[in-house]
Amino acid sequence: MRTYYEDYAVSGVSIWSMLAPGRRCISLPSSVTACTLPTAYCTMEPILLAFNSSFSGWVIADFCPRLDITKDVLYVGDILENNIYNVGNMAKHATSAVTTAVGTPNIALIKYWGKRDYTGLNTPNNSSISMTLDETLSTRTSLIFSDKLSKDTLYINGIEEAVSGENIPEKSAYLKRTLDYMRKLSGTKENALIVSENSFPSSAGIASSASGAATLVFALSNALNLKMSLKDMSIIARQISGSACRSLFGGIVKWNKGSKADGTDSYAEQVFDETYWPELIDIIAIVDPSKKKVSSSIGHAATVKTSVLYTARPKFAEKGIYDIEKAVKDRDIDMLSMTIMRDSNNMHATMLDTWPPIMYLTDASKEIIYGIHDMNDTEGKCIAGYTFDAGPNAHIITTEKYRKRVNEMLEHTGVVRKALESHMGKGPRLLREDGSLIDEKALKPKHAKH
Ligand code: 2P0
Repeated sequence: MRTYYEDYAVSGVSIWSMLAPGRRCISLPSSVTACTLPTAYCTMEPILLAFNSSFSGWVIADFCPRLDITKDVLYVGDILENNIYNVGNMAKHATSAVTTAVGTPNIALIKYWGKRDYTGLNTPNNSSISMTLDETLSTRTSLIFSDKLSKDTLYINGIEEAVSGENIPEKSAYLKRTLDYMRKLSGTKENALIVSENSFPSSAGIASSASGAATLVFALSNALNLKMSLKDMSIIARQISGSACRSLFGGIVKWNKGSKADGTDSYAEQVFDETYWPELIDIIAIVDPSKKKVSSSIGHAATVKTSVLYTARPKFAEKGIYDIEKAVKDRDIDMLSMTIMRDSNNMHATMLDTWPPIMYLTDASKEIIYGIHDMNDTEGKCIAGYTFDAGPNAHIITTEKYRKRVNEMLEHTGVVRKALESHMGKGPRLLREDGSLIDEKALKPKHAKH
């Protein structure tokens, strides 16, 4: 795979020669600045990139994280002679065939629990809504396609995971299915080396599969130059892990459950961007980082099959989404907190009502639940709310104003091993070459554990 800039810009050929057929060039008015550019014009479409004197390549790359600087070129304002320098400067950093993306988990405010399809579509019984986290917790994924690779290979946190053959985990099979599908769309037959690392414990109910699958699909789409919309990527990521579809977007994200049998109307979309409520925070109180005992996939099916209480859940969740959207719109922490706590409790009640029962909450989780209710009672309103995924670790949604108060309460419980804090994140983005996890010459991970 060659980069565009090597071919044209570094050699100093006029920027106009970059206007190859099929590439779109948009000219932006001079009122557009580096700050307004991303919201107005950040796009997955192939576009041509050049600069007027007020932009440097990296400024645009930083502000437009979804702009693939190795493929997409955007023309801003008048072309000056020194634009070639900027583009060439980027080319020095863009000669790698490795694509690296970073993405983040999301915390569901109204939860997804229960599928209507078990053939790997992961279409849910109810819509859900979440907050995408910032890079305090993140997954980094590098990948390369090459005819020198004899098979597809996947490393997660330094350890090789089988992606084909018999008895591979369901998630690995879904991942391989996604890889094959996207490879087919691109027309390449080359094998892939995929190296992924989480900055947080896997399978501990901190949405590592959501972060991993969303980042992978984002990286694959860019590596293969598929020019997909985030919505289409969300449909693909959903099929690796349902909740992953929400991590393709930043801010507050809704996953529409859809109704079609093929899942094409079950996708995620952004409801509020990450700048809408900058004071909103998620304090993640880790009480137990070990792997959960019942996987989400097994739990979804068991609850739908056996819980009597579950029949009331889809309707309850749909009302909850309406309330969350209103609470965020009004930046109302009282209403937001109460709504998320009730939804978390409702989901965990259906888990307990599953036969045999599923219990992700532990005594430590309950200490936090009691601590939050006591604190809210003392304040006379909800200043924070807890929500728990398929694990014992608490996500406490509050605002910066109450951070100190919440942290004091957490310390007082004596059960928290580690507390992390995240604002709303922007969704996945591409990283420059120096962020790669792959030794391109050796076609090996840089940090494999043996
Ligand atoms: C959620 N969880 O909405 C809910 C809340 C856990 C509790 O989505 O089988 O790993 O891969 O579609 O996405 C965890 O389930 O399940 C989950 P699969 P997933 O975030």
